Amino acid sequence: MTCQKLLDTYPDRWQDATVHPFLQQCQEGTILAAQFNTWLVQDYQFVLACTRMAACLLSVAPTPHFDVVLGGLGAIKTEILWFQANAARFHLDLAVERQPVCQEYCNFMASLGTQPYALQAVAFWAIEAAYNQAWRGHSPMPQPYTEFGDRWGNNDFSTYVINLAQQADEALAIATPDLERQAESIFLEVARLEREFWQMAYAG
Ligand code: HMH
Repeated sequence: MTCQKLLDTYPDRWQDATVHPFLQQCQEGTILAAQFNTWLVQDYQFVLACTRMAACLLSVAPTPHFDVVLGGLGAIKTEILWFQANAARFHLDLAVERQPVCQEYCNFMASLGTQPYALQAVAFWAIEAAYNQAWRGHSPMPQPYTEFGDRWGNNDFSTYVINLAQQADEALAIATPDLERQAESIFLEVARLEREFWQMAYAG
């Protein structure tokens, strides 16, 4: 099993995870502030939990994989500050309660911390790949959303996602059939949670 095989096996699930009216309406400039702002404050909460997940991933990664994961953590550091700056720009309070879908996604990420490296690596790749695909597929975004599209859709982020896939593939190459099956269901869980996260934002 490889990351590409997962994408090839479940194109519809991946499509649902990465194509959504929320993104289409951002691109058309018709998204409502209540919808966009919901996404922004909830995604900030997501990113905080994702940071902890990346830290767990680093703690079980083989040393040759440190470079890519540390690069990811560095990018997350910038991303957290960027969310804070954008919240200020849109006059949003970031200290909000997590909506149920966001909470579910955060719990899912936290639960991965005790799982074998291969599963954490596949999950982290799928999470980053989903945003890369979603924002890239709806590029370019008009103002004031341009920088949101660029953040996850840019070429460096695409390269980072390819590197994450390579590392996850290496871990999968030595995985047992049972672990492969678990990796598959984790991939599907990420796809489902991504779709529901867009839906949550869209509902405002
Ligand atoms: C919901 N998925 C979600 N938010 C993000 N910021 C990413 C993936 C990428 O880190």
